[in-house]
Amino acid sequence: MKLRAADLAVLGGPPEFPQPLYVGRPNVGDTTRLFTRLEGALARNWLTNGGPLVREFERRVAEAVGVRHCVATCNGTAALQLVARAIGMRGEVVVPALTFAATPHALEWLGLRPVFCDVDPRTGNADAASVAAAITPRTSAILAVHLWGRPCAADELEALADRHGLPLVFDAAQAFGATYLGRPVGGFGAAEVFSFHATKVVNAFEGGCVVTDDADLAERMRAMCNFGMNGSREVLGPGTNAKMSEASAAMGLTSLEAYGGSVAGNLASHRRYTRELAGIEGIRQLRFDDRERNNYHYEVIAVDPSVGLDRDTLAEVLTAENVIVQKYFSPGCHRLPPYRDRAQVSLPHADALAARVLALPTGPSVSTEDVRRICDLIRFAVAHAPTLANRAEAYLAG
Ligand code: T4K
Repeated sequence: MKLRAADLAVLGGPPEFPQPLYVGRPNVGDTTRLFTRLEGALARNWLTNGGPLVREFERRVAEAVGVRHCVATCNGTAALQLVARAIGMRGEVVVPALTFAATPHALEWLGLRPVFCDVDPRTGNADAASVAAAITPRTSAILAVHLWGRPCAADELEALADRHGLPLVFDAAQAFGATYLGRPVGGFGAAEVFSFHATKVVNAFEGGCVVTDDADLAERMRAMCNFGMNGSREVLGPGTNAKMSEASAAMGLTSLEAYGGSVAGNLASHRRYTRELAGIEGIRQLRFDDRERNNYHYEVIAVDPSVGLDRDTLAEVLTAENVIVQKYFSPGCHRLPPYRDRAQVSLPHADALAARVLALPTGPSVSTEDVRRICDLIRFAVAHAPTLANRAEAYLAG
């Protein structure tokens, strides 16, 4: 327990935690089941190219999110590119500025032009008004994001996309298992994309997928994912290699089985964060809508610098204590190369949030007692803001 400011690790004291705590450590599940699956794949001598584990994983994911088709891929970025090509995106695509770099990069890499829209200052998600403001005659599609696993206003975006005759795709990389208006994320728009990266609530080592109810789109993606070849090995058009391997599917299936336990742990952490953070001046916790199902995987706060402590200083303080926080997502993507060199309207809400947000440790290896101690550190840092601010000034002065 810290008694004086000098006890903070950033000021020379010992770190609060001997081992680092992270945002989203892998949700592995039952390793015996994982090894059995891996042994099965090795015994079959069938390691990739739509093997039985990949097909089972696709079935399970489609069932879990209530869609007809799931095309598994080697990662979420490849899944974004697959759906962008298959749906015929060209020219400009509207994307929210506050997201992981993968969202616009996936488009840019294909020669498309991400056009950034601002976000709702309370949720960080793109709403219909911010998307509408970014639509031009060159817009070919909208790629919205369920940021931090909190679903965006998908119904309003669907209505907007319909009015403009534009395909709407959701980057749901962070939102597996969530619902919006009681409907599972995965079934909105023309298609949705999940990531199963090691740090996600369901992990496949590396992995991703596109889910859709559109059979033609699914068939095109299935071919494009495998060098453009259909099931009879005829090349139908250009394709890539975005296939998921059997090893990844083995992990994905095992992690999926552990999903309930993982979310229960995240929810316990979330409740403790809610209780402990309440009343800390200048710290706003980003809410989940508790009427919906959520994965509670990203615990995000916004730090109001008017309390004398800015987000970057708090991040430095916590990191020194072995609380490995993440500035998800800072800066906004419109400020990243190459996008920052392009003419861009001002995006004040995205900028304001990007300067303030911080993701705190969650996941299977974080206990509620860890959460209490993390919040004590945050409270302590806020209480000692002037000392920490002076330290930063002294450091900058050399
Ligand atoms: N769209 C959105 C909205 C996304 O958030 C993402 C990915 C994508 C698209 C693209 O999906 P993928 O192509 O990745 O499938 C991490 C993840 O690498 C990335 O998947 C994720 N979003 C992003 C939000 O976070 P980094 O570079 O910030 O962190 P990373 O991977 O170095 O590690 C983060 C944390 O996890 C640390 O806290 C350390 C810990 N860790 C990491 C790994 C890899 C572990 O404990 N074990 C591990 O195996 O990107």
